[in-house]
Amino acid sequence: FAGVNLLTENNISSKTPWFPRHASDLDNCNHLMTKYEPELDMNHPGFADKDYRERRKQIAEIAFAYKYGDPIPSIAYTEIENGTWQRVFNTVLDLMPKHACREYKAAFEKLQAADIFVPHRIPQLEDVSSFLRKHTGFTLRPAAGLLTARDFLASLAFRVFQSTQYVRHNNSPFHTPEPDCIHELLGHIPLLADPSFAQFSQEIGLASLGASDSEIEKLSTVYWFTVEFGLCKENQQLKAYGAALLSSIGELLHALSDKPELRPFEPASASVQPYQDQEYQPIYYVAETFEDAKDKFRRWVSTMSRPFEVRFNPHTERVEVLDSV
Ligand code: TIH
Ligand code: FE2
Repeated sequence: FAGVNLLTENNISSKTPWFPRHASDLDNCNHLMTKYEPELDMNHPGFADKDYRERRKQIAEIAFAYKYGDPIPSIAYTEIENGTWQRVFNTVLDLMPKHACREYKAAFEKLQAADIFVPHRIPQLEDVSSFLRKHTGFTLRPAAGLLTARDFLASLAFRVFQSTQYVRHNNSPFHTPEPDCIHELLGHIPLLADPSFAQFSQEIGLASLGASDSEIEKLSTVYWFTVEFGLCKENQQLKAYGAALLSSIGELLHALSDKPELRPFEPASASVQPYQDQEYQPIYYVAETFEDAKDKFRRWVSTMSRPFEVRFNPHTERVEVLDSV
């Protein structure tokens, strides 16, 4: 490893944006985007429901108080909340065999076998976090809502997934404009339990550390069109691997209908494609295979310029910064 020097804090250019160096620094990576708060958005399904907004606040308090190393407090979900989960869960069970990619289905079965995915109750984040830790080393942190892309991506570098804990409004079980725990659980968790996908997710996170605003924007746009809304082929058939498709039956069926435009997945063009974040997507990107999506994304990420390299030390949970010249 000749020619590679460990840089101290001060050797990084002052232009480099701050980034977390240790998993505990994620206590500072909880900045929220406020655009879909039920309080502020008249179109939000919870806008007119005072009790719903109160409940959201209560659950958000847990995330604001959370510190690195704490167990994630459990939530006594109400009958209505468990009922919403049950409706979505059963529909996913119905549609998954035909429409979800292989890796998703395999991990889903493990979550069922571990008694974490059951129809009648919402899984607790702490139980899901221990499950993930055993399979891929990923863990969860509670998040109060939609985070800034920079904070969200940074946590992935530490194999930490920031997860919301509140439940979508019971009036709109099959699609919501913002993440909620049903989306995190049914959309993201299965693939985070897949070793190859977990590795890939961490690489995206590492690429985001200290990146410029415009690079963060591109990374999060590719993330949007793959991890959230990605389609792939499996034996010539169209399958979903994107979390926001697998947690939203409404959008899954839309994506597989003849309404949207389907394009072959190409990170360079997907990274600058404006996207829709209120309604169903008008455009989806289709990868040749799930593996191909990860490969292409990876290769594109490695073309991003940054004057230093980073590597994660799992023993210390620390990101080490390396001079790359
Ligand atoms: N639309 C998703 C759902 O209904 O499950 C939630 C979202 C994920 C990402 C953006 S919106
Ligand atoms: Fe998501």
